[in-house]
Parts: sequence; structure tokens; C-alpha cells
Amino acid sequence: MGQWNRFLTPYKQAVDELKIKFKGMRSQFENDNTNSPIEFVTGRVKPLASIYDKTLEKGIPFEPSEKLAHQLQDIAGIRMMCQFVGDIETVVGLLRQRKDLRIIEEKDYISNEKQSGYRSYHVIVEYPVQTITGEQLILAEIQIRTLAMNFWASIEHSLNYKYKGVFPEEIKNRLQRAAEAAFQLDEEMSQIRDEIQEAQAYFTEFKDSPGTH
Ligand code: 0O2
Repeated sequence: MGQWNRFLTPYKQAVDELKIKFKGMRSQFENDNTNSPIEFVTGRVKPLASIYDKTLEKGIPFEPSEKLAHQLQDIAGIRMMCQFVGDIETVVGLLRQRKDLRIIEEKDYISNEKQSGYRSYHVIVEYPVQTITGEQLILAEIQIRTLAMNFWASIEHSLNYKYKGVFPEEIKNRLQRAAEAAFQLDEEMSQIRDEIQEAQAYFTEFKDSPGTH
């Protein structure tokens, strides 16, 4: 257990640091009175049980090693949620211009939706963590998705866990319909984006100085 703890500690540090940095990006948009393309940010270190499952799937030894660090790109995981599909490209652009991380790979499951109905944009990055023994490069997976994509993915993830990936036909069909509904919701919201953002800017202003309206 001590060995796993030592192995996972820099991942926890990477997740903590990236969460703070990305939340900081949101605050900067707020300070500028600009609608933030980032709605909220979450992060986690992959639980040992999930690491174990993934090693079985990939046929690699379940031990804290270089090989594992190389093969599992999402031990450090960050999620950035956006209101609108168009915000996702903006967030990816913001990531591409950062100097504190290096993009290794991008996976566009929005243009190329997964068979399950899953939609999201994944960016695999290499992030340097400073440790007492020097710098360590950590791989992290940043998932960027709308609130609707996130809603669908978290429900499907729970059901996947319950049914261990083998869904009854009816659930499978309903999930597919729900994915289509989430897609439609994103489309509709994008159509009235300007209207929504104007209203949100008004509320933010009103919250800051309620007496002046
Ligand atoms: P958890 O519990 O979120 O950590 P590869 O290594 O490239 O062969 P891999 O590892 O499947 O393929 O990478 P992929 O598909 O790019 O991204 C994996 C992660 O994306 C998953 O992590 C999920 O978080 C999410 N994801 C991918 N497909 C689906 C899906 O159909 N439904 C849901 N709900 N999420 C999905 P984990 O480790 O599976 O899960």
C-alpha cells in the first residue's frame, strides 16, 4: 500500500494544481466581466479499484511502475464543464496556448461520438510536478464537455457500473435516446446562446450592485 501511495502522490498533486489553475481561468473571465467558457472544474485521482480493472482490460501487471504510468493516461483526471458546445473549442484553444503543460494527444468524441452515445473532448497532457526529489512528468487526461454531455455520461457511467457494461436492451435503447436528447438540448441552447449570455451578464451585474437597478 505504501508503494501505491508513493506512486499516486504526484498524481494527486497534479490534479490539485490543475484544478486550482483552471478554476483561476474561470475567475479571470469573471473579473473581466466576460462570459466564462468554463462553467466548473472537477478532478480526481483514479481509484485503485478502477486502476486494477483497467490493468486487467489492457493486460498489464497491476503494480506501480513506469509501464503503468505510461499506459494509463487518466490516472490524473480533470473535467472542465462548459455551457455551450462552442465553448469547448475555446477551452481547448486556451489549453493549447498554456506554457505549463504539453499536449500529447487530443481525442474528439464530439465529432466522432462513441458507439455508446458518449460525447466529450479529451486532451491528454504531460504536466511537470515539482517533488522533493526533482521534477516528475505526469500524464493527465482533461475531459471537456457540456453540462448536457456530463449529465448523460455520469448517468451512463453509474448504469455501466451496475450492469458491468452489459445493458439490458431496453436500458440500452433508452440511453441512446437520452444521448440524442442531450445532443438536441446542446443544439437548442447554442441557438439562443446570445440571448442566454446577455441575461447571465445582467444577473452577474445585478448581483454585484443590486441597488443600482
Ligand atoms: P472513469 O471511471 O471515468 O475513470 P484507450 O486507452 O485510448 O484505448 P480508453 O482508456 O478507454 O481508451 O480512453 P478513452 O475512451 O479516450 O477515455 C476513457 C475515459 O473516457 C473513461 O474513463 C470515461 O471517463 C470516459 N468515457 C469513455 N467512453 C465512455 C462511455 O461510453 N461512457 C462514459 N460514461 N464515459 C466514457 P474510464 O476509466 O472508463 O472510467
